Amino acid sequence: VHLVVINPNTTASMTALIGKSARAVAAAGTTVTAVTPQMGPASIESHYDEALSVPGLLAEIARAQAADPPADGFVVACFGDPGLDAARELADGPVVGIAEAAMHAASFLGRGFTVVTTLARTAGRAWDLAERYGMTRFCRAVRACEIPVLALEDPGSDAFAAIVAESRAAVADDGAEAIVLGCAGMADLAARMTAAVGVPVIDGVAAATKIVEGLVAMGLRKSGHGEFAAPLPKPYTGLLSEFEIGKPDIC
Ligand code: 5HY
Repeated sequence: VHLVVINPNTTASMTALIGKSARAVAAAGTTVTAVTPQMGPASIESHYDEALSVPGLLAEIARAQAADPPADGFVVACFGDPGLDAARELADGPVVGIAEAAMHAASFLGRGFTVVTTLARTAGRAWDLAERYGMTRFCRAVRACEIPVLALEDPGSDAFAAIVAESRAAVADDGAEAIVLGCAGMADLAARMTAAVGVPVIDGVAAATKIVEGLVAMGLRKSGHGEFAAPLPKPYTGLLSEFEIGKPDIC
């Protein structure tokens, strides 16, 4: 099984962290390719960042889909699940976002979860995704540590302590029985945090990797019938002309 795990932002060190988290849980027969888009924002922490991350993400989906053989499945490794539906139109294999995966995994482990994320301005997006995924009955709160995404990489930042503090408050005050980490950049913290917080702490990169791997092992692919069928060919102008369906790399 070959999985392509795409970091929709363009910070290669985060892609490396994401790849390490995915490989840590992948089965022996699974190959994980972690990919950084060739264009897009260094981090995604606004609607503008998210919108501008989608072309680069889709180009990587198309590239892996056009490969011989095509990738078996895909992970969108950003907590906003950017471009998820469009990616599903381009891919034949399953495509799962880390927010979707982490929320579902948490719902199997406790009565409710709290999302602990980066900037408060991204909390609305987390709620929108919980609503979309039918997870509002499980989502107790979305707590922000007010840490910019790229500061998570800074060993001098007090990111770990802040995330643990918010997680402990979630258990004490929100009725959270599990914690969902709201950023792919937190992927390396999950194992350490479960001991520190006392409830399951879920890294969406690992959760999405195992869900996609499982779907592939079940012989299941994206449904090409209906909403996620391939896009209809038509002209795209300007910078987006390379995205015309049928052009090389754009399946
Ligand atoms: C992520 N941003 O997982 C999100 C987290 C966030 O660049 N990778 C990013 O703050 O929404």
